[in-house]
Amino acid sequence: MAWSPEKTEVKSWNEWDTLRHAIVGRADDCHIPPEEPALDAKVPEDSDMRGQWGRRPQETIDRANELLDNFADQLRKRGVRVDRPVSIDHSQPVTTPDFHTDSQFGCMPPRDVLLTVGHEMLEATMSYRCRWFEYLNYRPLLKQYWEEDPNFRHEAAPKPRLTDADYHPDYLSEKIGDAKRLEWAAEKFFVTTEEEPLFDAADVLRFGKDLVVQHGFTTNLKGIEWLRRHFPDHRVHTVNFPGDPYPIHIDATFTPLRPGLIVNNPQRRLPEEQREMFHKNGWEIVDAAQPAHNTPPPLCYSSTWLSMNVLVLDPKTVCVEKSEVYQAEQMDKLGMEVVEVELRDAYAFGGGLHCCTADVYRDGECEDYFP
Ligand code: ABU
Repeated sequence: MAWSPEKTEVKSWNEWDTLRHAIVGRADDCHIPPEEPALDAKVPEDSDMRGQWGRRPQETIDRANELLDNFADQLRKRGVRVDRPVSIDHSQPVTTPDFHTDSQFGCMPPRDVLLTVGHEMLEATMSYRCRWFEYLNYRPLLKQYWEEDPNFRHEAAPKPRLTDADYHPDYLSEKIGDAKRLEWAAEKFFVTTEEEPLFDAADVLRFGKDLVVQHGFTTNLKGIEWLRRHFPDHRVHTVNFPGDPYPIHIDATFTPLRPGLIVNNPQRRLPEEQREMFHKNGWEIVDAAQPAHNTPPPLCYSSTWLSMNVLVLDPKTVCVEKSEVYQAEQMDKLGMEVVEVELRDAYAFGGGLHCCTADVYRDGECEDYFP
């Protein structure tokens, strides 16, 4: 049956079918969390964020919210239904029997927390202590979907304990250096251990019957095995990108645009032996264009490769950040209509256009693209 804006239905099997309903994050009350093992390992050694924590300056929150509100309106004007999370108080500390941290993170970006696979939305375990309660920002929406859509499955992965046993202490020195980090990434030695299943939703890409999951800082092998057992009708593939010294989240590294076409970060190429399933099935993997910026904006966790963190609206249309002119030019050459969206001043709150959204409904069914 065709999608109707009057009726809530959760369904999304891939990253590119026509988007009808999405969640867009908010910058409200976003905090730079205090030091903790997994977060520290991700903050680049030369970053202006080292040693800082506390509520982000109000003017930056207001500016990020202005951009996120505008993006939500742009999507609505194109016929997409957009919902927004309800912020909890992120200044509250988190204490469990296993750990304590003095503040939380925010309700940006939803893509890290919520994984939509078919009629299910799954809350990820997360691996940062400051993000342990982040799912609460989305609970009012998930409650609404559950009440309005009888086929919606609201699932939550087991909450991890996040004791010190979850983290390799080797990563906790400030000055490891990129050469060492790259060596460790190539050996698949990441900050998180195999103590218990850990994954962030943004490490997963959906290709119909196949889920492609990045093993890195935020997702461990037990997390991937947990996903495999949780989705028994899917094939779950583990991938690595050894060129990334800070490997979290696959969506600034490997970006499917439509069946048969993926853009790959040229500094984080998928190793040859992991390309087989794509090549055998006629998929093309092209290098992404260079970012337009040499550095991320101030107080930003992410790399300049948010340039390729695009949101595909349908197999011919893609939202690209307005200042990312090289990425937009490449999308145009690849036959995509480009929708420019201004978002760079919100990057610091957790990412780009893909990060700041989560799918609720896309057209299409679960296809097998790699038979
Ligand atoms: N959340 C995407 C960030 C990835 C990166 O920093 O490149």
